[in-house]
Amino acid sequence: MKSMAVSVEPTGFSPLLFPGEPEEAVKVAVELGYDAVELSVRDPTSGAFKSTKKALHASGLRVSAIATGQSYYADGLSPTDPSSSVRSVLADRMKQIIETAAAWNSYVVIGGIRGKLNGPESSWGEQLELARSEIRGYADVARGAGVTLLIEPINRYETNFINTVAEAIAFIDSLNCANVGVLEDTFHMNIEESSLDEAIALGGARLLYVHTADSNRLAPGLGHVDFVSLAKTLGRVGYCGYLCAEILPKPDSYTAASKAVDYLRSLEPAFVASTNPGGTR
Ligand code: LER
Ligand code: MN
Repeated sequence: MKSMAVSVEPTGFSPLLFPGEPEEAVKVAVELGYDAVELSVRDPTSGAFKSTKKALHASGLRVSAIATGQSYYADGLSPTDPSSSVRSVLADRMKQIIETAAAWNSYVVIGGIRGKLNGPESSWGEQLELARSEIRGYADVARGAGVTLLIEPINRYETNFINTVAEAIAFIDSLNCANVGVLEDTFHMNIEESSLDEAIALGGARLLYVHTADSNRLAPGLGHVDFVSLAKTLGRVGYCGYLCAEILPKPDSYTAASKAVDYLRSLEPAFVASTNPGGTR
C-alpha cells in the first residue's frame, strides 16, 4: 500500500509534500493512485486540520498515520521537557491526535516529537526516563482507543536518542506496551544502520510501517539506496504494511509525489516474488 507524507500546515520541517495545501495534497494523492496519505499535524484543534478532515472524508483515501513532530519543531513541545506544564500541553495534543487516529484506523508516529536530550550527559538518564514515562502515558491512552504508536529511529544529526532500529526495539521493550511498534525510515537507516536489510529483518514482527526516501531524501529511486533489495527483504519478513514516501518537495510537490508513486509501483514485482518465491499467489 502506498502513502505520501503531507503537512496540514506550512512547515519548516522540509521532507513533507504540499505543506499548507492539504486539499491539493488529497486531490493529487487520489489522481496519482495513492492508497493513503500520512498527515503531519501540529495543532489538532486548528482550522487547517478541520478542513483537511473534510477533504479526506469526501476523497475515500485512508490516513495511514498521523505524524506529530511539528509540535516539537514549531512549538518546542517534547516529552523530555523538564516543565510538567509543557509535557501536559503536549499530552493533551497527543490525546486529541490519538482520538482522531482511532476514528481513521491510523497509526500515530513518535518521531521528531521526542526532541533531544539536553544539557550535560550526566542528566540524560533522567530525561530519558521522563520520555519513557510520557510515551507510556500516550500508549495507555492509545490502547484504550485501539490505536498503535510507532517509534521512529531518527539519525544522529537530528536527535541524540533512539537513532537505530536496535535502540528503538530496546526502548519499546522497556515500555512493556503491546500497542507500540517500529517505523523504519530508509533515509535515517542509510545514515545509521550497517545494513538496511538486516535492520528490516531485526524489526521483524515489530516493524509496522516504512518511510521511504532515497539517500538524498528525494523520491525513492533518485539516490543510491538499493530499494529492490529492500523490497525483497520486506517480502521475505512478511511485511504487508504501507510504504510511505516522506520526501523533499523537489522540484515541486506534484513531481516528487508522482515520481515516488511510479517508483514504488515498480518495486511491487520484487516484493511479490520474494513473498511468494514459488510464483503462485
Ligand atoms: C519524521 O518522520 C522524520 O523522518 C524525521 O526526520 C523528523 O521527524
Ligand atoms: Mn521519517
